[in-house]
Amino acid sequence: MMASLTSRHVEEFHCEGYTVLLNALSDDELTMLHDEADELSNYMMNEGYDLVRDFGSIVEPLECGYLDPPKSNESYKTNLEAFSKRRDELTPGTARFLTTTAGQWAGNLLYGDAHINWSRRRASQPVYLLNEQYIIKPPKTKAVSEFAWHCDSDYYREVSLQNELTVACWIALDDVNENNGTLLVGPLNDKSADTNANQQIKEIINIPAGSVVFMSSHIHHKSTGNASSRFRRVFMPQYSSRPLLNPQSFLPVALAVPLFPIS
Ligand SMILES: O=C(O)CCC(=O)C(=O)O
Ligand SMILES: [Fe+2]
Repeated sequence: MMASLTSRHVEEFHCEGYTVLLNALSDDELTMLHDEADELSNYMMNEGYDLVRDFGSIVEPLECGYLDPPKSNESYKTNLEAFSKRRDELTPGTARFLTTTAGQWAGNLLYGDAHINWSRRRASQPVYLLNEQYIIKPPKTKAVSEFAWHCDSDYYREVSLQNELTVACWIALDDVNENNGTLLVGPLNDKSADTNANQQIKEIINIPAGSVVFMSSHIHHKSTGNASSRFRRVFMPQYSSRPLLNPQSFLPVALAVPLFPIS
C-alpha cells in the first residue's frame, strides 16, 4: 500500500511551499533506490570522478554515462514508453516508481487535490516527469557538500520557466539530520522582501529514510554538508504540469515525459 497525501499535506504545500510525508516508501522501493544510488556513485568514483568537486554531489541516472547512449534517438526524454524501457535497463522497477507512485503524489500537489479521481484526470490535468537526480554527499565533506540558499526555479535562466510551479520530491534514502546533510527550509519566494527575510529558517528537516519532502520550485531552502562518516543519499525526481522547453531550441530543458498519455 503506498502512503497517500492528505488534504492537510496539499494545503500545507500551497500555503508554505513544502510538506513532509513520513515513511512514504515501501521497503522494496527504499532498497531499490538506495542500491541504485550506490551503483551509480561507485561507477562514477571508479571512473575517477570526485562526486562533490566534479558534479556538485548530483548524479543524473540517464545522463551520467552509466548506460551507453541510446541506439536511435532521444525519444526517452519525451515518450513514456521509451523512457520506461531505458530507465528499467538501469534498474527494473524504477520507471514504475517514477511514473506512478511519485507522479501521483506530484499530481495531487500540482493540482491541489488529495482525492483526485486518477483515471478521470488524465486528459485535463497532465503531469510531466521533468527531471530526476540523486544528491549524494560523501562522508566527511561538511565544508564542501552544503548547498547555499536558493529556490529550485533559480536554476532556469528563462523568466517564463522560473515562474512555472514545479514539484520536487526530495526522498531521503538514509536517515537525515543536520550532521549528515539535511534541508533547512525558508519562506516562499517573495521578490519584495529583502534577501535576509528570504533566508529565515522555518524548519530543519529531521526525517527517517523513506520519507519525502515535497518542495515547490518557489520555496527558499539550503542544506548542510555531510560531517558524518557515512554517505548521505537522496533521490529527487521533479514534476511539472507542462513540458518545460528551451524557448530557442524547443528541446526539453531536462526531461518532459508525459505520465498519462491521452490514448
Ligand atoms: O540534498 C540537498 O542537500 C539539497 C539539494 C537541493 O536543494 C537541490 O539539488 O536543488
Ligand atoms: Fe534545491
